[in-house]
Amino acid sequence: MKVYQTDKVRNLSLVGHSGSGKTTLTEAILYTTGVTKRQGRVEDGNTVSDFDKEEIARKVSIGTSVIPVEWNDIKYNFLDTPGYFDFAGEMYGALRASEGALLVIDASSGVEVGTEKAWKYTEEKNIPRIIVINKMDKENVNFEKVMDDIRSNLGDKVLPFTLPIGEGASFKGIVDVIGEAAFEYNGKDAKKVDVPGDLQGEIESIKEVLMERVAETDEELMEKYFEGEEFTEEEIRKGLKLAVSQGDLVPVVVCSADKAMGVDLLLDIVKNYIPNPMEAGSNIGYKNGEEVERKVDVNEPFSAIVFKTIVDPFVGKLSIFKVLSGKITKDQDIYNASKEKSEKLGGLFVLRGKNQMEVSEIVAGDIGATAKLQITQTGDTLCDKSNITLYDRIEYPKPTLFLAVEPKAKGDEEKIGTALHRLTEEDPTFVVQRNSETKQLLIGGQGNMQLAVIVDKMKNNFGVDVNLTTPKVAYRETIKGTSSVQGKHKKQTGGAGQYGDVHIRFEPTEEEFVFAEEVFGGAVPKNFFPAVEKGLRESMQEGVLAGYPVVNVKATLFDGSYHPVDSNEMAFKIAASLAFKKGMQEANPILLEPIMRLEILVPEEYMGDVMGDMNKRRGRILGMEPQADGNQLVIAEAPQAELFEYAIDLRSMTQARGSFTMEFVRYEEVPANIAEKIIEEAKAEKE
Ligand SMILES: Nc1nc2c(ncn2[C@@H]2O[C@H](COP(=O)(O)OP(=O)(O)O)[C@@H](O)[C@H]2O)c(=O)[nH]1
Ligand SMILES: [Mg+2]
Repeated sequence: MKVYQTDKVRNLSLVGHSGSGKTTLTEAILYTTGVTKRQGRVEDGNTVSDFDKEEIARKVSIGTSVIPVEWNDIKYNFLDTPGYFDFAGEMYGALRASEGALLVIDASSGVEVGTEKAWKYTEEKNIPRIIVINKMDKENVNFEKVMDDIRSNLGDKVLPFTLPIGEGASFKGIVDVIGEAAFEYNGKDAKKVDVPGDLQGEIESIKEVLMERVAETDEELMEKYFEGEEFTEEEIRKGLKLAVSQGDLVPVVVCSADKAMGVDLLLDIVKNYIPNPMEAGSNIGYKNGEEVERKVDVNEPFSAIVFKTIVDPFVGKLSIFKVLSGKITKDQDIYNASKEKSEKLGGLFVLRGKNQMEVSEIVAGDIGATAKLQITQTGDTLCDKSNITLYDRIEYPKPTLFLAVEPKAKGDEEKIGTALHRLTEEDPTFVVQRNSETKQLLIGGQGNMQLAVIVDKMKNNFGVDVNLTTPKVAYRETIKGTSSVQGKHKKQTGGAGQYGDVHIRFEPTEEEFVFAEEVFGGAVPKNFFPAVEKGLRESMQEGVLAGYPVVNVKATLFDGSYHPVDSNEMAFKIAASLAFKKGMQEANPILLEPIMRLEILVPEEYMGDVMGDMNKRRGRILGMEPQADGNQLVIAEAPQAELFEYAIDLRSMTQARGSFTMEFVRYEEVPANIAEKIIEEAKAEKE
């Protein structure tokens, strides 16, 4: 592929609800621009974009893929993102590398949750958008109805730039509103036809509104507008482009990706109204802690951000980056400013799906890839060592669903570790944690599907088979009462004898553990105090109720006895542990469970369900705060044991419109009836 200069590049992410037709649209674009001779189909597993084994198996996109095409002297980098919520992080990364977004809507379903989420995110990041109403060929599609749905859900920034001629089975052409031209399609081939009379009125009323929008972009144009003067074509194009670039106007275009109808018009509208990387403005980075502005210009020092990493068992690690300033050539030395280390390029190429096309250089604003970087991860900044630039990292959603991983076959622990490490490199929204208390290896992500894909990749790409189970709760034990007991260890049956005798009082305390002594008259020699404390501390690892660590106990050694020969540290350690077991039993021992604080963000209409559900989880609502965007923030506390599936349950309760964060706040007593069950389970597990 030839090298394109910055102003000839357009970078766009395809975003929207899963199944709206994003991947099919990339196939239609590849076919329309002549890259492919025929369109692949998601159902047949032969699309350029969904090339990963797991994607083909599940018939959904899982990872972002880059689809570069050339059309009318413009290079378009389309980033096909997954719509499924578990893979939202992929959209965040892709949008960081884009100057615009194509928000794809299925005409037969209208605005869906995935549409709302993508709209909200692009609005927050002020990313220029074009709405693509896809599947116009589908039965029962009604363009007016979809437009009303879009206006009522997404607001009145949206305006049709193209109108359909016919709908469903009779969808045969498209009208270009601004150009006031109509085209009938035979597959991807368009033939110019007369504008249907019945659409004239609509075209005029849309153009009137568009002229207002043009006028609003510039005072001079506003004046010209009020004087009733016509705008020139150039003024219209410039005004509309400005309005789209500022996010004040969102063009709506219609198409059928399946039939490749309307793709040519879409590409032209992108070319005319989506800013090129230079027009989209410079990037602010840091150099030695100082802010530095980097223009998207080939003459600036080189800098790039890595927005996607692919870990392929055969090709190895691929790092996909967007050049934000300067340019990169294949034998250039690069520096990873995030890790503060130099890296060596492993070739320089443009990726199209899984295909690598060698290139000599990638200039500012364009997207490229390289292989086998050692330390570089998604979100890192690459730059020129002599002119350092560091950009803020891409913010990814935090994991909300955790499951424990166990090898199916004994001895696979190490293989699991390696595989998981590789997979965290590929997916920044996926984490691996080792819980030192429950001794479990946990994986965390956004949802079930993501973790299921991870398990399949471990098996298919790394040859290790695992089970996922609900994590164990790190319970604790403590005492509510006090006790005063004796622990005596006496073994004097020939050979080295052992004698240790302690009297210890146990009582609750705020601190983790307190050891005190009130021994009088040397009943227990001072030099054995550390052994007694050590014996107690070791015993606290395993409580008497269910074997969980004991906390908040004060132990006071106040009496005892010793034998001049047979007493030693070991004997007193054992005596202390005997006293501990008895002391705990007699001081009304209880189980403690971790309590989590949740902040749950939901649209008003789901509040009742969310609060009712929280009560069923032994939770309590601490407060509710209305949010600027109309959502409600519910603050609650609930036992961790009741929350392992919360990510999944909240998604189904709120149709994936709810989100939450969760953090540990404290330990609290487990209700007796539940404690009983936990104790029984622990006993059963021990036997
Ligand atoms: N009738 C019709 N079906 C389509 C069209 N575009 C996509 N589809 C179908 O919609 C389903 C989801 O498409 P896909 O491209 O995977 O959606 P994505 O999840 O947004 O990438 C597939 O079964 C496609 O064949 C279209 O224009 N018309
Ligand atoms: Mg897809």
